[in-house]
Amino acid sequence: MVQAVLFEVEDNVAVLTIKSPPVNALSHAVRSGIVDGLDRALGDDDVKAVVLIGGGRTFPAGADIREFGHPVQDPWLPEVCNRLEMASKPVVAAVHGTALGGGFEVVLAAHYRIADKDARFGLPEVTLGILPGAGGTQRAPRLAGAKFALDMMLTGRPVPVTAPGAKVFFDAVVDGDLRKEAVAFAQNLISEGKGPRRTRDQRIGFEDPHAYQNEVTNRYRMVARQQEYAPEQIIRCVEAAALLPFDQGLAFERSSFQDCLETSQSAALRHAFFAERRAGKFPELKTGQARELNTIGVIGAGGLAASVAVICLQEGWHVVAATTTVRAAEHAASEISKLLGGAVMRKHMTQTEADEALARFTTASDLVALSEADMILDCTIRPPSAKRDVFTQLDAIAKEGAVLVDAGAHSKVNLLAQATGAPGDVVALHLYAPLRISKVAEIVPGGNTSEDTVATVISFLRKLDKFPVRAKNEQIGPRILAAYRLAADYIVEAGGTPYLVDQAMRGFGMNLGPYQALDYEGFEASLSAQGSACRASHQPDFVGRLQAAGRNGARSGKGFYLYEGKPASVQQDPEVIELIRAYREENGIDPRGFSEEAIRYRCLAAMANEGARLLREGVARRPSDIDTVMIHAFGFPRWQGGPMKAADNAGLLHMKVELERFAREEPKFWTPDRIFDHLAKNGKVFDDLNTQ
Ligand code: 3H9
Repeated sequence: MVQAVLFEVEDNVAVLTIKSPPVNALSHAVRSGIVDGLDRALGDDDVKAVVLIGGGRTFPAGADIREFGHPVQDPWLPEVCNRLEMASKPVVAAVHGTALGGGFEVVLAAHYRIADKDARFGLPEVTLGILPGAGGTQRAPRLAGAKFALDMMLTGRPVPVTAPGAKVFFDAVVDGDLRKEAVAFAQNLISEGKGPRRTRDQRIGFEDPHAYQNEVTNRYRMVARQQEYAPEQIIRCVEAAALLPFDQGLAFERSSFQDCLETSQSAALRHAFFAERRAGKFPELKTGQARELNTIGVIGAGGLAASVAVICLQEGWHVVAATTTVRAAEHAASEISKLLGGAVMRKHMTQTEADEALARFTTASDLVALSEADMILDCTIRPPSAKRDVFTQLDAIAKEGAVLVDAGAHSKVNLLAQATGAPGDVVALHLYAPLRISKVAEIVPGGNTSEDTVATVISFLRKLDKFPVRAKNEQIGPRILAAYRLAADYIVEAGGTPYLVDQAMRGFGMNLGPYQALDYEGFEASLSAQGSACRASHQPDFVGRLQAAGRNGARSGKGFYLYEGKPASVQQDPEVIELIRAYREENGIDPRGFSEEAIRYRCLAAMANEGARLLREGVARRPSDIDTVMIHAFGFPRWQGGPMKAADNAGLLHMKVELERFAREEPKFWTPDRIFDHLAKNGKVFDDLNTQ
């Protein structure tokens, strides 16, 4: 059996190298290996100091998340950290890659710490609905104070070791052979007679108790309205660190960790973590080779084209933006330079970086300018026949091996592929706005798309920090969104108010309710994009009434809400209620009431049912892919795990029965997909379909 921790002695220094690829997660084997290595080092009179280092690409990136939810196998991580800290010989942690979560807690428990200059560290447990449970909430504030420690724990963001506040954690940041430097550092400790320096005994972070408590109080205030459970528990632990003796603080942390771990929020967030990684496992990656990308071509003068050009420039690629008229080319150039200017203003890039980006950018009023591009993204929305013409032109212009991507919605990728002599190079891609923030994109390969083309698009997306999700023939996101909106419309048509629907869905954790979102998108844009994505025999038409009354969304000053004053204050409007009341009256609808819970249930059931249809039609590969899209494209709360995970939690048999009940009102839309029956009958849930 391969050892998870390698033990070697080098000039009186025991070097414990963790070897558990890919990220050296602190599994049972790794934890046992560390403890065994430590015991061996402590029992060997020739060993005077210990170095703990990660093999491969990183120091441990955390506890092994796959072990959560199973019985704990000793030694548990808090125990490992305590053993390291209480060791009688100095222990040096040598950090490279990403020391995260439990990995960073091991670092904090070591007596001395050195890091490679490119290393990053952090406590991202909050993103999994838990808190640092191996002493992190007690040790980090002892060294860094409440502000830095809480920043790390509440944002979960990794921090570069060279960042201003990071010095308190590291004795040295090195550029070169980390292992050699760490052994030399340990030998120095030996020759200077330095013994263990235990973090539990440090109080630098508590030097200003007033500032510490103020920070804690502020953070309580900041999370007071959040629905997530873990953030408040983190603050409680950090508060306890300053109030309780160390061991009691650890006990407090341990019980809070256990509370968090048992929540459905944590289960959902862990599901989301693995869903994001599973989504990227495309069969094409087994043999497909990503092609090199230096120059990206972008077609179009609209918002999508400009955003694509800018994020590509920000990644360092050369970008050629091509349109078909001089005016459009000028417009595209001006939009792109405006976006770069905005990025500088918002400090997403420096002025120098923006200038360099502009130097890599060219614009043209003829597609011929795309002849040197390695990948060309057509970001226009036009009828299929016009798109076909563009792809025929590109076939003549593009260099051999260039990947041709249709990035405009509603494409027919096979039709476009047929228009070229290299159908293997053609693929469709669905990007979500706002492009800088949304972390997901759907890849729709055609029947002939080559493995290399898929691999190239995946590597392109990974560089842009987006999770790739595979879809077949059409996109996943718009279908689920349309089902959600239609369910909401049925509720409003039957008697609910849009304001109550929005409130209910915000209560579910959505950033915006469906009608607020519709207001911000604008009725025209959103209704034309929605089309008839969902199967239903009847579409409520009260939005049409609102439009007829001069309401078109936030930009027009009024939609479902009123946007008055500067900055606009958003208000509910009795006129909307009246317009909807009149609509119901004309259609002979006798209004009835809905509770917020009933609203949430219907909206969720509609999304899950549409998801089931997408699975059966083969559009989506797995339920968890649908969850990833909805979380990152439409603000579905991550801590609910996505609509398919939330449906599992709500109970599929119950949901099927409820869908059948709703189907009496609108059978085509609500009738539960056969998958519900199949899963419920076999005692299974959607999660059982989440195969690799
Ligand atoms: C914790 O530490 C709790 C403690 O406080 C207390 C305990 C008592 N466990 O993301 P990638 C897998 S909570 C198990 O594609 P990258 C991942 O699933 C933990 N597996 O690579 C994937 O597997 P596969 C706190 C893990 O280079 C493979 O590794 N730590 C873990 O894009 C590659 O991952 C975190 O939350 C894990 N901890 O990014 C950090 N981490 O190949 C979580 C990764 O089968 N990890 N895997 O699909 C990350 O943020 C990223 O993985 C990392 C690398 C930045 C490290």
